[in-house]
Amino acid sequence: MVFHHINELVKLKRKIMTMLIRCLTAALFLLMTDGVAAQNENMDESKVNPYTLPDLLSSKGRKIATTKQWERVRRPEILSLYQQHVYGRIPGRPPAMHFTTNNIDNHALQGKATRKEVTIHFTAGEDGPSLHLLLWIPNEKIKSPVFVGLNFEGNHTTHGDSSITVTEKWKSTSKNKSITRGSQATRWQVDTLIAHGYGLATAWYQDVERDDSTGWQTGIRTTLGKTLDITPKEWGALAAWGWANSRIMDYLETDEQVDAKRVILTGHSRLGKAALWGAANDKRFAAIVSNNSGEGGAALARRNFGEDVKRINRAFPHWFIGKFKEYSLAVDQLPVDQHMLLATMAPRPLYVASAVEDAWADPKGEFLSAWHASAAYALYVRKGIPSATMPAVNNPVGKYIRYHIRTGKHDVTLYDWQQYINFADEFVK
Ligand code: GTR
Repeated sequence: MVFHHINELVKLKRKIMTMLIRCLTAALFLLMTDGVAAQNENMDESKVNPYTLPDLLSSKGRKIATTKQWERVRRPEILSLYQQHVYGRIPGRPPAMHFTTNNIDNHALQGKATRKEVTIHFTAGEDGPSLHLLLWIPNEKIKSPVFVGLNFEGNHTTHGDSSITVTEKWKSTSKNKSITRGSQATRWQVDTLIAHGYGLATAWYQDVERDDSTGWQTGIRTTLGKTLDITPKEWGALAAWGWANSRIMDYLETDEQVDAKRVILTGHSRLGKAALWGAANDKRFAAIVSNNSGEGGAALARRNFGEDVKRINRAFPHWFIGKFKEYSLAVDQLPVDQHMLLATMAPRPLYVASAVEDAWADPKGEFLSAWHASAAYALYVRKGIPSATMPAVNNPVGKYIRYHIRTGKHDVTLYDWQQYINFADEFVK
C-alpha cells in the first residue's frame, strides 16, 4: 500500500519535472529565437515613446543654413553615416557593362507604345551576371520621361502581354514556379502611364540578388565583387538592388526614345527602401517615389510603431550591413533617422505614400519623416510638407515633397499611380 503510494508520487514528480523542463525549453527557445518579442512590436499609437531625432541641419554643433553648407558638409556626412551604419556603400558601374536589345514590338498597346527588352550585361561577353529590363515607351514623342522601378515577381507578371520573356534566371531562381502572366499588372498601370506620355522601365529585383540570407553568395555582391572593388559585407541587399536601379539609368541614358533628364525612380515596400538609398547615391534620378516603404525606408526608426529596427534585422538580416544589427536594441544610438535619408533627395521632387491598412509600415512615421525632411527643401526655397498634422485619407499634401495616405492595404494601386503622374506632370515633365 505504502509502496504503491510512493510509486505514484515518484511518477507524479517525474511528470511534473518533465513538464517543467518542457516549459523551460520552450521559453528558452522563444527567447533565443525572439519568438516572445515577435508579438512585441507596438501597434498602439498611445504607446509610442517620446523620441528625439538627430538634428538634420547641424554638423558637429554648427548650424547648416545654406544650400552650399548642406551640399558640401551635411549631405555628404549623412550619406557616409548611412554607408557605415545602415545600408553600406553603393559602388559604381562595371567597366565592361554593355547592353543588348531584343524582342522589340514597335506597335505595342495598339500602336501607342514601343515595348522592348534590354539585357544589361555587367561583364564582357553575354554569359556573366546580367539584368533583364522590360521597357515601354510612348510612340508619339521623340523623347519621353520614364518611370523606373524594380518588380517583385518577374517582368512577365507586370503586364499580360504574352510575348514578354519569362527569363531563364527567373525560371531557375524564383520560388514561385507557376508562370502567372500579368498577375502584378495592377501595380504597374502601363496603359495609364503610356496614355499620359510616360514610359516604364522595370526589372525583376532578384535578377541581381536572391532575397534571402544566402542570396549574396550567388548574387552580384559576390559575382561582381572584384570588378566593383567591394566585398559582400560592405553592402547589404537593399544597396545591391539600389545599385541595379542606377544600372538601369545607365542604359536609359543611351536610349534615344528616353529623356534621361526626366527619369522618376519608384519603389514599393522593400524596393522602396532600395529606391531611396539608390536615389540618395545617384542624383541622375529627377524625382523619387517611395510607396509604402516603411521601416528602413521612409518611416522614422525611432518611432516605435509597427515594424521596428529589431524586427527588421531579425527577419531580413541580409538587407542591411552587419553594423545595423547593433541598433536593434539601441535605436536611440543610431546616428541617423529616416528624415535624413529623405532630405538627401533635396531639392528633387519626392513623393512619399502610405496606406491606411498598412499599419506595419507606420504611415504616421512615414509622414513625419517627410515633414522633418522638408527643412532641407526649405534651404532651396522649395516647399515640402506644409504642417506636422497628418492629412485626411486620399488627400495629397505638399509641394516638392508630397504625401498621401490612401484607403486600402499594402500595395501599389491605380490611385497611387494617378497621384505620381500628377506630381510628375507638375514638377518633372
Ligand atoms: C515585410 C517587411 C517590410 C516590407 C515588406 C515588403 O515583410 O516587414 O519591411 O519590406 O515586407 O517588402 O513587402
